Amino acid sequence: MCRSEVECRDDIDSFAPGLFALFESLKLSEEHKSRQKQLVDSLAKSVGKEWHGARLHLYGSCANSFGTAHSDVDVCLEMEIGTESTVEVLLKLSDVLRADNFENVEAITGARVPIVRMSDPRSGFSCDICINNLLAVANTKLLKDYAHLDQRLLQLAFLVKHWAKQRSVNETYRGTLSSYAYVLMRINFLQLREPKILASLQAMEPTYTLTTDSTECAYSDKVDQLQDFGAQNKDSIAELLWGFFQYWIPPRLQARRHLHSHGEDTKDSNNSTYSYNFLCDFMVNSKQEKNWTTRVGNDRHLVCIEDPFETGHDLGRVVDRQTIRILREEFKRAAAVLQYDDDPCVTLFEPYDYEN
Ligand code: 3AT
Ligand code: MG
Repeated sequence: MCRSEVECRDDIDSFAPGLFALFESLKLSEEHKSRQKQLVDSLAKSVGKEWHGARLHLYGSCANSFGTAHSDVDVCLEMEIGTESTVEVLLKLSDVLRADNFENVEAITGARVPIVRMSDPRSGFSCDICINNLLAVANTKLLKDYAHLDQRLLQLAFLVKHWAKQRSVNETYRGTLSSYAYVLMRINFLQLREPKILASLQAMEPTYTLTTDSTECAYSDKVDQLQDFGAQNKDSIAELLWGFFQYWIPPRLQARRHLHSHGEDTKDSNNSTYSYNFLCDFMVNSKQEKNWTTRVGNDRHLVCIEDPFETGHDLGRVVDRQTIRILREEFKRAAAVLQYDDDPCVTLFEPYDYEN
């Protein structure tokens, strides 16, 4: 049953087998995973020569269960760097990797999180390496734990990610949303279904804590005890996919809404035609308190997605006036295709680039 302001088509469940088959085809093969391991092993060898105590953590989609064949490999090196700066370590790391025949090695030192980007001709993967970014390691574990709660999160995740890539709305450098932001939106959506499909792990008694710089990452990682949490909800993947797009399109997105950590959803009196507010269930303070209601520098806060741990960080701040329109049109199109199209499993994923 659909529970939304808009009724979904009666035959929506007939598309579930097609969507499920697409999900299966997007999942990573064993061969892919073994090539990933090959890359990590050769990287560990190179790094170990120069930094003996360094620990390698995989983060991002290669470790959080949401990876596809197109995903890169994200690696965090945890190491004591003494008096050297992170940038100096990254430049040294670039030299080490070049000497070991990794290709296209480039230190990107001006980014919010400085990295070395390279590709590995042996495994065929491209790889981003950062230093001591344990926040990303913690949020990777959080997403992985959410993925264990209910299979439908993974199914929805792969399908929405495929849609976002095909429709070119998963490119932060062009002002659309990151893969990480989309995962948070999907978690939020499933937390607010009736009956709920996902619990809010951050709202529960913490059993996992990691403090990095000034940020405390704390949540319940006892996911084995929550396996039946979403069992009362029988929504199929087709219904959820329809619901996901329907959930985020206007008028919902035109109203300023605040979602708080306990799942309440309160509408602000200050409606705005241009506000896309993806406020996650992790929201603890209102947008006003965060000063996310006005533009500050390049951060417009037209779309607000609160990071689960670094709660002052808005993952939607990359969105501008042009890309918010594109996102709105794409969400509307997706909902309409799932509602009316004869072959939504194909039409939804037709490739499109708004600049061509
Ligand atoms: P792809 O499969 O590579 O598209 P991903 O999940 O690996 O998706 P990204 O490559 O965008 O996502 O990011 C890699 C990880 O870095 C994901 C998350 O653990 C962390 N991360 C990304 N963006 C942010 C952010 N703005 N704040 C905190 N952590 C982030
Ligand atoms: Mg990645």
